[in-house]
Amino acid sequence: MRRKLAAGNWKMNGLVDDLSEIKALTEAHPDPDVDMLICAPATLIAQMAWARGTHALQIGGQTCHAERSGAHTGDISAPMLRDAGASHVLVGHSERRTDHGETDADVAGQAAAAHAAGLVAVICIGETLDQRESGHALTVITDQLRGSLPPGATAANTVIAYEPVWAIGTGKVPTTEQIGEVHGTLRATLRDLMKQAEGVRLLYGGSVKGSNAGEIFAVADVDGALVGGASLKAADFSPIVSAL
Ligand code: G2H
Repeated sequence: MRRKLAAGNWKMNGLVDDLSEIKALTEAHPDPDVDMLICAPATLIAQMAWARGTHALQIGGQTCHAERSGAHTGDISAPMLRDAGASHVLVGHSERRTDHGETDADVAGQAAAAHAAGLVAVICIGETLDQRESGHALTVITDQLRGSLPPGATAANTVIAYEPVWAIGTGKVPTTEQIGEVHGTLRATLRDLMKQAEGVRLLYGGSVKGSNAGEIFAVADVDGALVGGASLKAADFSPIVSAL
């Protein structure tokens, strides 16, 4: 049985004052029967870990370098995230792939570094609108999964997030049939790639809100969500947690 996961991605948002949202979120769900994760800007991870107190809220980074340390100005390593209080890290988010030219091979290296540091890697994949409209969505996401999953991936150290690029921050959401088709394909591909495929959690991401979470979570092989804009305020994220 896969435990459900409600994951927030604050992206490049959040100052110390916004930690009040963490307090509100943990108070709204004092003893959740699902996992809750907030992937925070690196500047807030340590203070967020303090703000959660004894709550089981998990905290993640939003990317990491493939190396443990070294001359990489401005980058952050997986051991640094762990040291700050993170247990998870997003890798390969489409905004990283687009803004920083990250390839599947880069993402696999980052995920391997996360695993080596004891972090859960949340590997993000998804097709563009052109790829969807030209009928290549399933090929694209299958290739991304194969290229981004490092050796050593297990059900415990890896989560896959399917985020169609055209649904991110746009308010557009695939149909439940489209989500089900992709998640079913991802599960089948994982069976080819690893022994623990049935235990790997598959998240859907892209314009998830309280109003659409219920129907998305009812789709087979959807084990939770990766939520951007609607994770910034506890009042918006809380209904998504409750819908799981
Ligand atoms: C996709 C998602 C979070 P949003 O990037 O990873 O963002 O929910 O704002 O579409």
